[in-house]
Amino acid sequence: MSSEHTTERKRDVQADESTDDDRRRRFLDRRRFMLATGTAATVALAGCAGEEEADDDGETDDDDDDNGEPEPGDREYLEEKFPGLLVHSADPENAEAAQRETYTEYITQSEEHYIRNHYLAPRIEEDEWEISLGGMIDEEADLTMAELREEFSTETVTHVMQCSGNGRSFFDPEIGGNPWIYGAVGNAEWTGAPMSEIMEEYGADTSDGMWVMFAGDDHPEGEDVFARSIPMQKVMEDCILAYEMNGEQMTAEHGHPVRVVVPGWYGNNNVKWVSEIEVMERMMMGDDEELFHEDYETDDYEQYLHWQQNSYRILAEGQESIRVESIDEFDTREQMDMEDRGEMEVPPYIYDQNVKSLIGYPGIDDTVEPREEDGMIEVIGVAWAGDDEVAEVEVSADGGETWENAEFFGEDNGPYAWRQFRYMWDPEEEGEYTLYSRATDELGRSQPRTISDIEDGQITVEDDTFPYEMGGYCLNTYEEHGVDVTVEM
Ligand SMILES: Nc1nc2c(c(=O)[nH]1)N[C@H]1C(S)=C(S)[C@@H](COP(=O)(O)O)O[C@H]1N2
Ligand SMILES: [Mo]
Repeated sequence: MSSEHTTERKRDVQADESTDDDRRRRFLDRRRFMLATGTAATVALAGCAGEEEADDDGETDDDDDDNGEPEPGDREYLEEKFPGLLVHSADPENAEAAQRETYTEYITQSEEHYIRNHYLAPRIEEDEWEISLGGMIDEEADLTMAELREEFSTETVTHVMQCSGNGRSFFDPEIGGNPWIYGAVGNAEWTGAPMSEIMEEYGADTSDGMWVMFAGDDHPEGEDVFARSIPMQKVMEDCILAYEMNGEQMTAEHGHPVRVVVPGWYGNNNVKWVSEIEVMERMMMGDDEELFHEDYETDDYEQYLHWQQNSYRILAEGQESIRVESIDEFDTREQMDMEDRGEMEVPPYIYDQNVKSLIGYPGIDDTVEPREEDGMIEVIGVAWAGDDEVAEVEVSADGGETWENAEFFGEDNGPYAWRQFRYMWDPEEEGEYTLYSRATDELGRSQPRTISDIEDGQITVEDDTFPYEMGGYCLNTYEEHGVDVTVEM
């Protein structure tokens, strides 16, 4: 199935005259250039290694081990394994798509799919892996990978994974954390066992209003456990425990041997290296002793809460996270609107994704020539809206003064996957242009123009601006994501 898709995708992309070989060569050239500058930076660092923090064994992060082979945690290891990524840090692994070209294609290959880890990815033997299932179910269980693969059906979902911090580098004043530009997003096929079958098999209480906690196994001693509470409605509707990405075994970096995929929702919900699943009657709050397995000490609860209750909330300046037991609206933008209207007392939780689009071709600062036959330039990109449909995409070539509709092409696998769009652009003269794309979701919500001032204390989208969000989360403006191009005739 996916090789058929590949051929179709290539044919579509080729329509702009250049051959696949040309495109590939340009990609590699730019990649080599980046690697070269990356290497230069590493050399410069090594030159003043005394200023860098050394590990226990006296090695810096980017050093190779004794026999000179790059290993996990080294920049070289990550760059070799994922040649389409721009690495922000190698330990833990944080890297985003390096080229706009990633956003011309339907499926994002594993080598170009961003990685976001809070701790170095654990290396796990599938044979030894068990997921403990507990909480409000008839039968507690330890689920092996063999059981997961053999005793439940196999489902594949194409899902736009996007880090909620994607675009953070555009906020001014600057926000700490990974300085994601545009590339912390990818559209991959994830295959695994449906959570609904697992919940039914073990007799979980699956009524609406229940919650399921997923915890990952990557935390070093004493660090917060990466855990998320996902509403039961969503778990029963479409979540899977995935063990394959794009038809292959998942890499360690993307969650091998198993992660939960929460279709259409921001990346932070898609817990990797899942080791515990707990059915609960509310979100993790801090006093849930009876819901956890007996080997959790009370002191450890704090460690499970951080990423659910303290972090991954939408906050205006001066606001703080306030914990609640439950909410019943999971669309992130709708929660923002509700808070603004006074219908929600606490800052929003980051779940379903906001509508967004990216132009993949032409790329940033490209010089392009119109086609000989008709003087057109084919603008190609992708658009998505979480678990809602994308209704339309418009393109502007004059800095947002006028807009024209783009057309969708390629596969349509429902809202969780992105749609490719194409706009035939007729630049009348040579010169420099800025191209914007603006998507609108099925509820009529469009990408806003730019980011509001921090002092505005804005809570939701207003006057065509996205609030200055204190963590740099959920940005979906079009101005910051435009591309400057030069047209030569
Ligand atoms: N256990 C665990 N799961 C995790 C994370 C993590 O650090 N630990 N990072 C999350 C975040 S913030 C994102 S954006 C996605 C990234 O998934 P990817 O690296 O496969 O793109 O994984 C999520 N799942
Ligand atoms: Mo993320």
